[in-house]
Amino acid sequence: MQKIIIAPKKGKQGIGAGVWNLGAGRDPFGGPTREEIPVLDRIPLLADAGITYIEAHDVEISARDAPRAKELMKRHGLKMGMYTPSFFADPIFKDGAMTSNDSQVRKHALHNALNAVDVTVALGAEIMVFWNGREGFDFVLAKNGQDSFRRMVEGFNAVGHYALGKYGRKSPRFAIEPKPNEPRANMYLSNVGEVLYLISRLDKAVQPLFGVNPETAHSRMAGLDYLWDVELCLEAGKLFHIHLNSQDTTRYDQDLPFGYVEPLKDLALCVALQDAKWEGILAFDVKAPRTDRQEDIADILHTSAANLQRLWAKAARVDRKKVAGFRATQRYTALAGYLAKCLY
Ligand code: 3MF
Ligand code: MG
Repeated sequence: MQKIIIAPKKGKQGIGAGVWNLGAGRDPFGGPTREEIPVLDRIPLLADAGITYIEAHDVEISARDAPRAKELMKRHGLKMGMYTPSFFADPIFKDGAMTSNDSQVRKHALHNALNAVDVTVALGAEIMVFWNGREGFDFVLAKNGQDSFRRMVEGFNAVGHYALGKYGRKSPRFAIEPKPNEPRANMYLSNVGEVLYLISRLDKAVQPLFGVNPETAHSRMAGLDYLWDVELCLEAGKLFHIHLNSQDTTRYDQDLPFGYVEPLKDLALCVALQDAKWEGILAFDVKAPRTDRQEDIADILHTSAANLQRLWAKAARVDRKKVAGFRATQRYTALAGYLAKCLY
């Protein structure tokens, strides 16, 4: 299939998706419903779905797999868009990685993170994401919150100094991904504001290397407005990456197809990204649902991409002068009506 291109768009016009998007259909209540596709075999599937930039965790593509992954990406016309250390899958991180109360675990996490920096560079990705999924607590007083925060500052500083020392101006940039809950009841770095605050506390030398990877579902799980979260990142100059999907109100993380639940808000998001001339990769973090058959596993990518293309094109046709007029006269209900007209 042809590459899906989002045009006209500043900077990168190809779409991104994670190898984990094409999983075997597990959920917390049941095992796989499809045969597990070996990770490297998902590379041609992503290419077939029109993807340009792939993303992977260290537990999916390890340093040892990197040369083979590169070969496959080259053969299928793909690039590595983002790489990320998994701080959540291994039981050793059951109580956190950078914030674990066990100093040996914190050391192990740092070791994995530094290794991931090298693999990010080896695979040619410009962005490394940190979703510190087990950082947080289920029981109050289980951790000292102030110590936990300082441990994250220490951890990210160490990663930044390592990358700067080894790669200088060629260092990858780091995008921290907030999430309010799941798997922990309460997660540190639960929203964009917390991540920006953490970045403000990092050493000045490494601060420019750190930004945010806001994800649609993660904001909406907390009942927050995703567009405002993205705008806040843009205002701070910290929108380093983006994870697009959708979420059916405030509940467990669903990773539904982009554009599905709140298309009007997603249209507005496209308007804001266009107006900001954002140059990064538009990447999907979606999850092929448990009910989809093996042969239909890429439906979630096709649906997300088609929705994004449609919404991006409609957003380009939104009359900015009209929007400015509605703002100036404070006719917000009329603005909502105009957006709906652009959408439908
Ligand atoms: C969890 C997520 C993660 C992160 C990924 C790296 C499995 O809710 O969204 O996806 O995006 O670990 O960025
Ligand atoms: Mg994500």
